[in-house]
Amino acid sequence: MVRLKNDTIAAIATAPGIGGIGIIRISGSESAAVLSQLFVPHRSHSTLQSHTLYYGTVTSRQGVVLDEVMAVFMRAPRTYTREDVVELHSHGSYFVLESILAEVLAAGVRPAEPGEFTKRAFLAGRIDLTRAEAVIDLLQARTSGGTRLAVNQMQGRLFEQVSEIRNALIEILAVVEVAIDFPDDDVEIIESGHFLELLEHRVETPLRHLLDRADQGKMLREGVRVVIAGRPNVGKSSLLNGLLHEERALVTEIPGTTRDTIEELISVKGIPVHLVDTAGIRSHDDVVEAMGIERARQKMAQADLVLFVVDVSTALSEQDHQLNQALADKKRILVFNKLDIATEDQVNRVGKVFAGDQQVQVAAKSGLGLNTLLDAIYQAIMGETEDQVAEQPSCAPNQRHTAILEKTLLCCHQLQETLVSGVPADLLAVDLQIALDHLADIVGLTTPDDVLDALFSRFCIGK
Ligand SMILES: Nc1nc2c(ncn2[C@@H]2O[C@H](COP(=O)(O)OP(=O)(O)OP(=O)(O)O)[C@@H](O)[C@H]2O)c(=O)[nH]1
Ligand SMILES: [Mg+2]
Repeated sequence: MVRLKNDTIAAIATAPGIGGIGIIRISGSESAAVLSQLFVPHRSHSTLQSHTLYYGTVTSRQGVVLDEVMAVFMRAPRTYTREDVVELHSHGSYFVLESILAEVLAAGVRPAEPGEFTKRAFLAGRIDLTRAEAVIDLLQARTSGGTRLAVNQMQGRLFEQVSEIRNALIEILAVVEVAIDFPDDDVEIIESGHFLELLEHRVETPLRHLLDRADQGKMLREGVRVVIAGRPNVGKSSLLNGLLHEERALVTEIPGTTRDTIEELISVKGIPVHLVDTAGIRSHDDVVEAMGIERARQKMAQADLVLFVVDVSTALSEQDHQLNQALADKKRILVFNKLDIATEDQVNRVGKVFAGDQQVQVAAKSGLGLNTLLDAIYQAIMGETEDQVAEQPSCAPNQRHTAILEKTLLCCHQLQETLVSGVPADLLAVDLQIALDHLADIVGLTTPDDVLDALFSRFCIGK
């Protein structure tokens, strides 16, 4: 399969907008020639050293100075793409960057497609597919947890774990192939039970460990939806504001203040949480409020976790009880609000009604108890406390990896059955090869072009 294109590509690598510095990146065999056409170093040099920054100007074909820049030429293969690479560090003005890029393109260079630099790094074998995916994850990460996961993956954590499983399968396959070549020893080698043990310890268990972390990976990459629900006036918007540390939603003593849903992203100990404030649930004739309540119900249905807020300073109402029923099947935390004006007796009484639920007492208005609530949210989402999670390796498969790992696990089970029933070695070899092919797909050795194209198109231009 011919995948490498050797033409030279260029793009603005920095984000659009005004910045101190903007970077134009060029990759391919013509990089050095393009640099010498455009760049005039401050001091004259016979040749520019590789991996060295030079100060100078970029000049247009008409001899107009476009900007003062720092330029670097990086000779292959010690570069991001393993091709010759040039970077021009200009001032971060959109017009400067556009005008420099126009000159670069006029020199016969093609505009890079989204993710094309990283795709070249992958195709040249500098990084495997899991590392390339980690680059997208890193650019898109919005919290410390997502960032840590992406950096670990970029450094090869997932690749290493998948490679260890592959190596175990390769070892088994090697012995099975010997058995095929020397059929007389077949029975003795294959029935030794050694394979079953190898399969369990070095294939099945590590596969399960990886799959166990798929949900956590999804949460860290995509975030979770936490919906604040409750009857009117219990302090839902006050809770949103308290968790955001910002007066985002209107708060009044009038029931029915919030009419539409309000959504904000917060980081709960590194996990991206889409926090949704909703209209207080009650039956109401007001058309707008009724629409808001309908939306609130939809959001509750989609929630990964509901913060069910009740006002403990007043007796529970019929609306609270109805909502309790409606949210019975949801993963939820009972938030007892307005603790500052509630008596102990009131709190105990409400506490008994929700005896089976996790309860957190807060005063949203003053911020009392909100840290405890954050701990409870974290634990409800992750199924573990922060300390327990920190002890585990931060490596988790994404959706694509998970689908492939599941197929591999299935294959592993078939292999185990095959071994137990003692089938011929050549059939074992076929199953082992299928498992190996699956894992090769994770790291990108056998990944079809259309999957690769779809994957790299998620990148931004210039990466
Ligand atoms: N004393 C006290 N009052 C609170 C607390 N939290 C909210 N309140 C008050 O309760 C009233 C309602 O608060 P909101 O945050 O608007 O309540 P809500 O649940 O969003 O109300 P709707 O949007 O109408 O459904 C306001 O007057 C708040 O100041 C609290 O912890 N203690
Ligand atoms: Mg509100």
